Amino acid sequence: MAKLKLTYFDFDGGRGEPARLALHIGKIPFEDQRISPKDWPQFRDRTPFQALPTLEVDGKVVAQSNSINRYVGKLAGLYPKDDWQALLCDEIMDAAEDMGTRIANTIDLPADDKKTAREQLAAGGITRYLEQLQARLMAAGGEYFVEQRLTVADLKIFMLVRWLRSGALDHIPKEIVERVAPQMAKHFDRVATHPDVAQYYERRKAA
Ligand SMILES: N[C@@H](CCC(=O)N[C@@H](CS)C(=O)NCC(=O)O)C(=O)O
Repeated sequence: MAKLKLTYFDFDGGRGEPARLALHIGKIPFEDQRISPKDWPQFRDRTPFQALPTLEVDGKVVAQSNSINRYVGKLAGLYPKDDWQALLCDEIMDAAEDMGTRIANTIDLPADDKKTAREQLAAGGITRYLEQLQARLMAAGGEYFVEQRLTVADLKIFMLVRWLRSGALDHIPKEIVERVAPQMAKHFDRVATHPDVAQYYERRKAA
């Protein structure tokens, strides 16, 4: 088994968290390197694209969250072997990435611009993505996004929906998921109470 080190910021969320969860669920040993915001400026240039997450595999460092999710998903048995199901899994992860990036791009805007941009996003892009994601979920049987079982697609969506529901995003109503895509809210609860996911956060709380 390759020696793995996953590096991401020191909080339980964001682009690095699906891979942490997948490695935990698959009981794959890895070093969980967590970077504090104060250390980031010195660390940035040690990453390939000046961003996190990165995954070190036997000393070689790679970046890009969804590439990492696919790789660890395969190791953990949380990624489809079937090519068509893999494509569906990738589509969900990339849609989540698009949506998360559009929200993240508003974080550093001046207050008025942020309000306008986020209200437009809530009414437009976020609504559209949630509706389409919900349609994908229902087409797959309503419980999980692919193969009627937990995969890295569910973990990626789980983090995105948690962010939307957290109340941390001013001008994006935290009830937007329940209102626009209630089945996505149920999916969130399903993943949150999945025994392996629940156990991971129990352990994190206790740590
Ligand atoms: N496309 C990249 C984006 C990576 C990215 O923007 N990461 C953010 C954290 S979620 C980051 O490192 N931000 C710090 C910075 O840009 O200085 C991926 O999916 O991994």
